[in-house]
Amino acid sequence: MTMHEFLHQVSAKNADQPEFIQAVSEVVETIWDVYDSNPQYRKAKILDRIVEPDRIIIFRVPWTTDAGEVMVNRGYRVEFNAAIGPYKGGLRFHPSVNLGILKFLGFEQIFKNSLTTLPMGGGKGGSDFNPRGRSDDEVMRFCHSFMLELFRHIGPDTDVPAGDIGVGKREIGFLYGMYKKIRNEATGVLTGKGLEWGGSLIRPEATGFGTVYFAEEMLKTKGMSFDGKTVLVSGSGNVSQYAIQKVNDLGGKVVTASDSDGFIHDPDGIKGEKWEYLMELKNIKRGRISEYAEEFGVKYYPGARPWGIPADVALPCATQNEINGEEARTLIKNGCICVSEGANMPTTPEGVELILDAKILYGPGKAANAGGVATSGLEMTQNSMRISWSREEVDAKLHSIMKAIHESCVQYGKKDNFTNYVRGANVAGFIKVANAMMDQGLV
Ligand code: NDP
Ligand code: 2IT
Repeated sequence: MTMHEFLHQVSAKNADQPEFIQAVSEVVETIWDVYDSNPQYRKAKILDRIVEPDRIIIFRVPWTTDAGEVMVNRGYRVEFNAAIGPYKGGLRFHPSVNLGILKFLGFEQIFKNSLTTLPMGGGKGGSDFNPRGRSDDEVMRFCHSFMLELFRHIGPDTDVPAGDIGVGKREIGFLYGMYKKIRNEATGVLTGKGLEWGGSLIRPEATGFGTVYFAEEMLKTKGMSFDGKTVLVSGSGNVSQYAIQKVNDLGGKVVTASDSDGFIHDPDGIKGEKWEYLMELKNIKRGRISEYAEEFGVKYYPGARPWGIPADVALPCATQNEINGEEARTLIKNGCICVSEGANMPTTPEGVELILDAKILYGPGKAANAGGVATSGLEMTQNSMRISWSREEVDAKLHSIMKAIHESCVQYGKKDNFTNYVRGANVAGFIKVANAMMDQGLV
């Protein structure tokens, strides 16, 4: 079977899942030569097996609003691949969630987790529940109902969920509370827990910090650093917040942040008190990014994304397909030298192609945002050992993992003085999982 025949088969089988097809195509197109030149992989049909999840659980999530109205959402857990460890990956609560999106995220997670150097398989889950505008009590009832079904499918050695869009410390708390109530077990079954109840220092910061550490490694290969660089960030949630903080620490200036309604442009940089304001606005008040513009008298662009503002570095940290071909072209034209993806698959295939053709530094999500799940892995280790490492210890481990991921990408992606990090990440991630699958036979 040729690569095109294989991808055609995947597309035909999953015709209603464009994001999943997109994620599979990107991986398969970059690893096909490795696959093709290994007859044992072909004989064992590793690729046919790796695109089919181990299992998918879909369930009803009934809950009541504060006004007493009965609501029904759909819950999912995609247990994709456990060749190298228990299923591991976040839960996303967002109205756009559907099976195709969770399968794309679960598929990416297999290779990302493989890159982290830690023993974690790939999974993802979530619901089409929209937390926006819901009270804490409503969110609690939803999370409790979600866990009333999910609990029977997960466990610290089986499947360990965490946060993603719409799921942060508050939601993990409610989910963990119900899990413990049902099982009567305090274990590391979820990560991203609060520090007082089993969480790890640096886990909240890890994805954003890691994305910046990865960009820093890429910049270093060109003899550059963040010092004095102008940086675009999209989103204003967990990943964005700590990406902004780390860029500030390294001497760069972040001039944008966004949410699903628009973006703000602050030419003086989102730093100091302004960063504190953003943290409070998004995590406590749960307000909109437009309020930042009102508070500090900067420009707000409703219904737009930040990629038209000239800058040296772009850190997409909101959601999938948020940099299209035209936006990639604009970034390059405006002199952008580095894109490091905090979000999962934020660049469309056309955008990726343009960025790679321009030969600028480009860290794909499964490498650049792997610091989050890597630190989740460190949280699992601490839970199993019943100890807590210091902030400095966890940060140092995160930093060295991001450097190791960068090295793997260079090892497998460098050719003629140019590193294609997409190829590097996919090949490095794939080989480990494929070899583990070979060792374990046809299961
Ligand atoms: P949050 O829910 O904390 O923040 C998400 C941010 O992105 C918000 O600003 C949100 O705006 C915006 N956003 C969400 N959906 C859309 C959309 N459809 N269009 C435009 N903006 C949108 O999530 P995280 O920061 O945790 O996640 C951000 C990205 O990072 C996701 O792609 C996630 O998969 C990825 N990621 C997260 C990790 C983690 O540890 N949390 C680890 C690795 C990757 P609004 O408030 O308007 O919804
Ligand atoms: O996309 C991701 O890697 C995450 N949302 C984090 C997953 C995790 O298990 O920490």
